[in-house]
Amino acid sequence: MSFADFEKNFQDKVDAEIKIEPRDWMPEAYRKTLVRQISQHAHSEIVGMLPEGNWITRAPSLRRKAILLAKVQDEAGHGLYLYSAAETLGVSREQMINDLHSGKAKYSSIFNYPTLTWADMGAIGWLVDGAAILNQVMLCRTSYGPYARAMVRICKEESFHQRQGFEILLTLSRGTDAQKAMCQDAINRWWWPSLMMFGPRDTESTNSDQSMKWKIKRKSNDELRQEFVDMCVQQVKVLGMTLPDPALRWNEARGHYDFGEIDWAEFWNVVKGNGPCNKQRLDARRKAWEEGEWVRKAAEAHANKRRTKAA
Ligand code: BYC
Repeated sequence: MSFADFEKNFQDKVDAEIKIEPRDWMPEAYRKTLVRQISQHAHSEIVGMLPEGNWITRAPSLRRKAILLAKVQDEAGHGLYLYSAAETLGVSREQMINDLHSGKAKYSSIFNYPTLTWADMGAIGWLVDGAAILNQVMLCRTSYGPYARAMVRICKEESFHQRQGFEILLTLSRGTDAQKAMCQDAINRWWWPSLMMFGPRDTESTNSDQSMKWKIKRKSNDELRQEFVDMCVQQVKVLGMTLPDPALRWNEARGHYDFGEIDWAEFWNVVKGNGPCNKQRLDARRKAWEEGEWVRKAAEAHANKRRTKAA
């Protein structure tokens, strides 16, 4: 078979909704884009533990602490499934981690913002996990088998995360004036960064066209962002709060809400490493990696010992 035949077979399989598996032939560019996206996704889960981990000891009750702890542990698990999915494409975990620590690999812009109050735990759950779910439900149908399967479990857990966030905000929204103000302030600060999670506008999205052809992505950045806005406009009414966008209004002709312009200069600034917490997040990850070296070594020694005994 010629190279063109292999390519055609591959695309036919994708078009017929047959999952691509690790041992199947795939174009090198498909493999590369998956490694890029899955490893960025894994890094986002791991870096995403930091802003919330910061609040575990400060959560207002034992029940809230236990729930937040479970959520952050889920995120560690998501990171691990995703690193494993990326490893099936021939990249090592060490390489991926090195790329994160050197600043070569990206992770979601959203985790470079600070968590200032308890209400931020609610806003992250409602908005950040809410945005993540929309994106990830689509990824359950992505063309690469190991990625799609990892997403099924992740989505189930994310929907618990989203509800716990909404419930925190609902409680605050029914509380004292100070609690209501804290709730509104968190929504105001997290709204725009959450919209940025979906990535640049379709016209600026360099990877979208090819990723849609390969069915890695099933919906475009703008489509998902619009779904998110339409959903949140309804949900914020239940909280009795507002979204910080004076341009938000129903557009009868489009059947969607219009919304204001995202600050794209801010988005790119954060993506390029200059957001409010980029340095702090990467420093924390590098420190955790260095301090965990003895654990990795001990686990490896233990595994080797067991292997020798079994042989
Ligand atoms: N932040 O061509 P585009 C979570 C980059 S964590 C940073 O549209 P693509 C959670 C993009 O990488 C959930 N960078 O890209 C955890 C590309 O640069 P490169 C995280 C961004 O890949 C803890 C360039 O901009 N979810 O749920 O087609 C607590 C051009 O963009 C961002 C995922 O990772 C951004 N926001 O589409 C709570 C989902 N946006 O790589 C919650 C998986 C874009 O060419 N990823 N860039 O150098 C995806 O679905 C896609 O990668 C994206 C971007 C939609 C994010």
